[in-house]
Amino acid sequence: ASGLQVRPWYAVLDLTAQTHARDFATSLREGLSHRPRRLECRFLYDAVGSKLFEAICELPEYYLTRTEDAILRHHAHAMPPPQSSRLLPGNRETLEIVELGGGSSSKIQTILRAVLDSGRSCLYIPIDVSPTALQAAVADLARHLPRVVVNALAADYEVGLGWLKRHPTNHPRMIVFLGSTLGNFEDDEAVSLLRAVRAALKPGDAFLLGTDLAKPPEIVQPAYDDHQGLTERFIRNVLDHANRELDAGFRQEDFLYRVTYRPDRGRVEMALEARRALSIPLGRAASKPISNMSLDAGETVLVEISRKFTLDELMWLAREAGFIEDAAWTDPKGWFRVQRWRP
Ligand code: AVJ
Repeated sequence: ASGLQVRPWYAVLDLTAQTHARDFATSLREGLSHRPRRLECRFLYDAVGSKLFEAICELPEYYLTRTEDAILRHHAHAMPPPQSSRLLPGNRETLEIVELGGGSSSKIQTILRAVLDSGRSCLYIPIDVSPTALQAAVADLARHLPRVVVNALAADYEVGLGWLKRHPTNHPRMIVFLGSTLGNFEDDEAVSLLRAVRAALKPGDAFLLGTDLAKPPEIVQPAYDDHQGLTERFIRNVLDHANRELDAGFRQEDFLYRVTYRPDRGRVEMALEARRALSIPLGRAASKPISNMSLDAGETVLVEISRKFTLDELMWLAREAGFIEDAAWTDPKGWFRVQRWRP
């Protein structure tokens, strides 16, 4: 009615059918048979788990989100790679911002705003497995940053990055991976993810990575063992998720929450320990001869790891994946680091 020209400013491309990642049932069966027993932490994030994680981010003990936020607020303007000098006068450059795990919109909005403030147009490409999380992020951006065009990819990282690699553009691109989510991966998994990131970049492009750093246990431990017990509920929720989705027969009272910061290994390990000998019905995760999984009393199931990186480890990861660091920012206490790498 306003007479303004209306253009479609966003699209969600659903690639979830191509996701060859193992499904929850296979993952549960294989993880429980593995020694040490483990579950994949991506199954922590159903609707309940995602809400719990949001609440964790507000905890006084959970320094990560707030520290990274502060670094972004102070330095966002220096983070997007500078505009190319080959640009003809009067032409406006478009910078593509690709976010792995896009959906947590307040941090990325700081970056998107910095891109617009640099006089460039901005195309934002969030990659997330959850189409509903993407829809929410898109709605939020429409309200706060209507000038940003959004092309969302509903896919896991591997599929999403592969799609980007097969659809090259002339626009400069920066891939963004915040929140120290890289810390959930074992070394070999982290290196292959970083290589997939690099493969989706061309010379001149950039990768912005936020990572938690090694620090004294009296700061790290409480962040994963909070007074309210939210982290415990978050980790335990993986059992409820398996019960709900796969009709498995986990009982919360059979398990204890165990959290250990192992400075020697540079990681927090979050596990559930069997309080007695158990035979757990696997529900739809059962395979032909095996319908139950036995656990000895005292045995643990590793649910999540959270790496606390040293600079040497970060430099090693960059090198392994073929990146060169060209800028980095940290907070006054040196707790968290945001770094920009170049292919
Ligand atoms: C989302 C991976 C950054 O490891 O700190 C928070 C997840 N787990 N509390 C982290 C988490 C328990 C979180 N990351």
